[in-house]
Amino acid sequence: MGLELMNGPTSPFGRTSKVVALELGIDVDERVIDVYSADFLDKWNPLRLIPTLIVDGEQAIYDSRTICAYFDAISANPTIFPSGDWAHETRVALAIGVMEAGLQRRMEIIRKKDEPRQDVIEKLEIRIMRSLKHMEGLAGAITAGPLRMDQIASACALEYTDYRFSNTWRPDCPELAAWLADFSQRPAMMESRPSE
Ligand SMILES: N[C@@H](CCC(=O)N[C@@H](CS)C(=O)NCC(=O)O)C(=O)O
Repeated sequence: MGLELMNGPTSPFGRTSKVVALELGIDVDERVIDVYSADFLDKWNPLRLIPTLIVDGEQAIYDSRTICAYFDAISANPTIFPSGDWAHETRVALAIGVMEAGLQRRMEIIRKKDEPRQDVIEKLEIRIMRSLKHMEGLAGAITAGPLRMDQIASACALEYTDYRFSNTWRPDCPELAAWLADFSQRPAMMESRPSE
């Protein structure tokens, strides 16, 4: 089976998909593209977003959550999506929401035509910090047990926050900070770390 992962150099969603592939031992051919000029991507994903997975040159799978679920489904390893665990799914949603807010903030800061809107940036920063404090309250659930999707998504969200925004969340989130120091040493996290 040929799996081609259209990815970007710094996408937190792409990174999450890549970490899941690495952790589950899925053999993926990663192609780092410039999504903003990737006309060819439209026929696979009309949203023209990365990550997009192309299976056997025939079928496109997106978005990142679907790609992760697909990798889990074809993996011989134990599942990282505990069945029927809606608290777990919600922790994944929280982590993805932090990535989305971080990405929106970044897009606002680099917007070309106009000056960045400070009120928009501030709202997103407040959302990120509020969400990370909430995540700290869930740290016991996140950090316990075997490797799961909430752990991978949370680690990618925290590192994306460090990378694009700030590492000042640590004093408010000591449990997460201590856990991340360890989790971030996993080979899959190290191999996928953005280096722009
Ligand atoms: N919900 C999507 C979000 C993907 C996404 O926003 N990707 C960004 C890169 S981080 C992108 O492709 N942006 C291109 C654009 O906005 O034109 C997912 O989880 O895969």
